[in-house]
Amino acid sequence: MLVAITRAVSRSINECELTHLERSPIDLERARLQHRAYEQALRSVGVQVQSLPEEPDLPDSVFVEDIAIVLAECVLLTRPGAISRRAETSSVAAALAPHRELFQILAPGTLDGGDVLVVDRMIYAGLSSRTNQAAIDQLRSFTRPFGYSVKEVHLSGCLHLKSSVTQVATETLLVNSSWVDKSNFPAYKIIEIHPSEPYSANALLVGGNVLYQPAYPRTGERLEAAGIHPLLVDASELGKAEGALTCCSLIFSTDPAPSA
Ligand code: CIR
Repeated sequence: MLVAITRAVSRSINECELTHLERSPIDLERARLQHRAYEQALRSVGVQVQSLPEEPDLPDSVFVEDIAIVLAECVLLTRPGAISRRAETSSVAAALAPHRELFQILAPGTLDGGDVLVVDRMIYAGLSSRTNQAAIDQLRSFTRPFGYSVKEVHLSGCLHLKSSVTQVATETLLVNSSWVDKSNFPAYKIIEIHPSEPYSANALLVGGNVLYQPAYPRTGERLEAAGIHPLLVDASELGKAEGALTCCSLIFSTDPAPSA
C-alpha cells in the first residue's frame, strides 16, 4: 500500500520563504481548497493520505517533501537550508517513525528534500542555495549500505532540483534544461518542457500515475505525445510560495523493502 504524508496549509503561508519569486498575496482559502483537491487526487489513485495538523506558526510547513527523504529501507530527516523551516522536522519524524528507521542530516550539512530525486538505486542531489556539499556527503554515507549511488547535480536559476527535473515514467524524466544540464541523466529518455512554461518540470509520479498542473498545457501536450496521460491538479496558489506538486507530500510504500 502507498501512504502519503501531507500537512494542512498554514495560516501563516503569506510569510513563506521566497527565493526566485516576488511576494504576491496568497489566498489562504483557495490554497487550502487546492490542497484538499490534491489530497483527493492522491486518494483517487489509491494512496492512503495521512494529513498532519496545521502548524500555524510554520509558514512553509505544507511543503513536507523538504523535511525527509523516504527510501524503501530508511528515512533521512533533513536539516532544511532555511532556518525558518527547521522546526518542521519533529512532527514529520513522529509521523514517519512507525514506518522506517530514522537517520538525520547533521550540521554543517543543510539539505531540502526538494533537491533529492530518487530513481531506482540512483539518487540525484541538487547543489542549491538550500543543499550543500556536506549534506550530500552525509546522504552518500547513509545510503551506500543500502546499495544507492549519489550523484551531485549543479543547478542554476531555480530553487530545487525537482523544480528542474522529475520522473514521469519508469525510464523517462521531464526536464527544464535551462536550469539543469540533461547530460546528468544519460540513462533516461528526456522530455523537455516547453520553454514558455519554465515552472512546468515538476510532475508527481505516484503508483504509475502522473499528477500534473493544468497551468502548463504546452508541456502537458508533450507528456501526452509520449503516451503519458496526467491527472490534472491545480496547485497555482501554492505556486506563489514557490511550491509545486511533489513538495506537498512524502509518499512511500508500506510493503517490505526489496533487497539491494
Ligand atoms: C521554501 O522556500 O522553502 C518554500 N517557500 C517553498 C518550498 C517548496 N518545496 C519544494 O519545492 N520541495
